[in-house]
Formats: sequence, C-alpha cells, structure tokens
Amino acid sequence: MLHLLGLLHDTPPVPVLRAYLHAPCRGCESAEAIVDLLRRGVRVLLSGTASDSHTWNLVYLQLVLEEWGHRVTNLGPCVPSELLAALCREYAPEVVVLSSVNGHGYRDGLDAIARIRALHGRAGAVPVVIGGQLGLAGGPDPRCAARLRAAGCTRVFDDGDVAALRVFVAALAHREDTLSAVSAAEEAA
Ligand code: B12
Repeated sequence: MLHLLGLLHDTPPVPVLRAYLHAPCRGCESAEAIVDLLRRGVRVLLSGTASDSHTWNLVYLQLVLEEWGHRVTNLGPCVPSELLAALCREYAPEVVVLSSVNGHGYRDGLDAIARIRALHGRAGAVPVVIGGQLGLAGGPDPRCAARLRAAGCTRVFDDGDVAALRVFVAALAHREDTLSAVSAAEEAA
C-alpha cells in the first residue's frame, strides 16, 4: 500500500488518504503512520549521470526511496548535466540523488554538480548526493570523493551505502519539520 501511494507525485489531502486507508491491509503500517510518513516525505529528483546507461540501479533506488515514504521523480539514465540542472529549477526538489555504476561517476558527477551549483537561488543550494560504483578502480576513491565534495556535493556514497542514504534523506525530512516549526513560532510571535 505504501509503495502504491509512493507512485503519486503529490501527497493527496490528508482526509482523502484517511478515508482511503480506513482498512490498511494486514502487515501494513496503520493509516495514521502512512499519512504521517507521506506528509514528511521528501521530494526527490533521482537521476542517472550523463554517460551512464544502466537503469536497474535507478529502479531500485526509486523503489526504496518510495518505500521510505519519499516522493520520487526518476529522470532515468543518460541525463545530460544541462538538462538535470534545468529540471532542478523546474521541479524544485528537496534533494537530488545521482546514481552511477559505469565507472565514470566521479567525472560525470563533477560536471553535474557544477551545473547545479551555478543555478541561482534555492535551486542552486539544493542538497545533492551521489553514489554507486563511481570509479574504475573497483572500490571507493577517497581523493575523487573529496573532489566531488569540494565541488559542492553534499554527500558521496559508496556502492553499499543505501542505509546511509536512508538516514540522510530522513534527516532532511526532519530538518523541514524543524524549519516549519521555527517559521510557525516566528509568525505566532
Ligand atoms: C546489467 C548490466 C549492464 C546492462 C545494463 C542494462 C540496464 N538496462 O540497466 C548493459 C549490458 C546495457 C550494461 C552496459 C555497460 N556496462 Co554494465 N553491468 C551490468 C551488471 C551486470 C548489473 C548492473 C545491475 O543492473 N545491477 C542491479 C542494480 C539494482 O544494482 P547496482 O547497479 O549494482 O546498484 C546498486 C549499488 O551500486 C547502489 N547504488 C547505485 N547507485 C547509488 C546511488 C546512491 C546515492 C547510493 C547510496 C547507492 C547506489 O545501490 C544499488 C543497489 O544495491 C553490472 C555488474 C554487476 N553485477 O553489478 C555491470 C557493470 C555495472 N557494467 C559495467 C560496464 C563497464 C558497462 C559498460 C561500460 C560496458 C561496455 N564496455 O559497453 C556498459 C555501460 C555503457 C554506459 N554508457 O553506461 C561495469 C562497471 C565497472 C565499474 N563501475 O568500474 C560493471 C560493474 C561490470 C564489471 N564488473 O565490469 N551493463
């Protein structure tokens, strides 16, 4: 059920969801828990890198991110950096997740992050993470990862870091909660 709801791009109004989820299936989260998760879910722009034609990594990441309650727009493989940057402006995601497994991720990632960080305003400041099999050496390369971070990548994940990605995106959801609470308190004052 949660996975099906994850296919929706925008969270429907909570009363609609509550009515729809009046009888959650056995083994699913309660309706309240699902509503809470969807409310706090992060808007994710997921993309393959410019040279990378692999797709199952993207399918996998979309499924797990949605399972964790986030809303994913999956741009698919071989996305040129200019297009990625243009779509960052268009969709205003809360996080960009880049995935690459063909061994050219360190190089493609540098181009992608340069284009995104060149955007003005909020779009240029969006958290951007990259992960997968990023280099040709068959394992993580700390120097290349450091270069990506210096260029503006918020986090660089290794191949098996899916659990760390979960923690990172969940923290963004909480950060938004905190920011909303602060603005509500400021408005009330
Ligand atoms: C299937 C496959 C293909 C298919 C892809 C079909 C398709 N539609 O996707 C085809 C045949 C087209 C293909 C092509 C090529 N492939 Co290929 N391919 C594979 C293979 C066998 C499986 C990949 C796969 O689908 N895995 C399943 C998904 C779910 O898992 P995953 O991709 O590993 O992703 C996981 C992690 O990397 C991680 N992850 C990925 N992204 C991110 C992002 C974040 C933020 C995080 C936290 C984690 C994360 O999470 C995922 C789930 O655990 C792998 C070898 C292997 N066994 O992994 C090689 C492999 C990825 N391919 C490889 C290569 C070299 C190529 C080619 C360059 C070959 C060539 N000379 O033409 C081309 C790529 C061309 C291009 N422009 O990109 C190499 C990459 C080498 C490297 N990284 O150093 C691999 C590793 C094979 C090898 N051992 O040499 N390939």
